[in-house]
Amino acid sequence: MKKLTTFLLVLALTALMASNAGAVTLSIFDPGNSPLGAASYATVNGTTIDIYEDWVGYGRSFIMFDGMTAGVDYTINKHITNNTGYDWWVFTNELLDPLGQDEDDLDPQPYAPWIPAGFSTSNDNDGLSFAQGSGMPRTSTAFANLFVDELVHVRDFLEFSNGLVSGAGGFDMQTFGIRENYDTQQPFLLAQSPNRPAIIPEPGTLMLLGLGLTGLGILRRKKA
Ligand SMILES: [Ca+2]
Ligand SMILES: [Ca+2]
Ligand SMILES: [Ca+2]
Repeated sequence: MKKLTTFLLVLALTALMASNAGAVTLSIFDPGNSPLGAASYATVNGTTIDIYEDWVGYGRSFIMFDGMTAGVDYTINKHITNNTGYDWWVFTNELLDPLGQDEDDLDPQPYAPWIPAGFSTSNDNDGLSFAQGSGMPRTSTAFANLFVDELVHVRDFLEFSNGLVSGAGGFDMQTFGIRENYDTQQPFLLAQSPNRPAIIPEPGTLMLLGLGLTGLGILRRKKA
């Protein structure tokens, strides 16, 4: 009987600690330079986080996570709308932990120039991952293929490909898990990057450019 009481007490304390863990907060990192528009927002319901992303510009976006309960597998549902004006056929997700942790000496150096100051790549000992080993589903409604790179110290990386999200309001829903085993790894960033727009010059433009350069050469020779 005493054992049961102790067990119940531990259960109650665990519940209390969980409720006192504080709210999970998400925010757009460096919003002035983010391709995510002001219409983007997130909702948190227990361990399920829904992120509504309105992409209106080029480049990477970063979402800052804070206040997640250590050791808990969170389900992330990203409702993504592509209003950038160019089509996507690849979309990558990578986790970036705060710079200055003991484990950072396992990160390959130097860091890529796109990693924001104060953050670093997430190695395999830092406790931050896409809920590695949990078996949580990793899915996309627009992309058929998923490349995962997470069992190394280089990075925690998910790349969706083999699909198309139209730049004229196309939609993709991506689902995966995130777990943070130690409070010291917060706040952390989720870096997101679709492919760049394909800039293929028209053959006519190239021909005109060639003609122009040739003309310039003739002019120069005449002047000399
Ligand atoms: Ca690191
Ligand atoms: Ca990992
Ligand atoms: Ca990691």
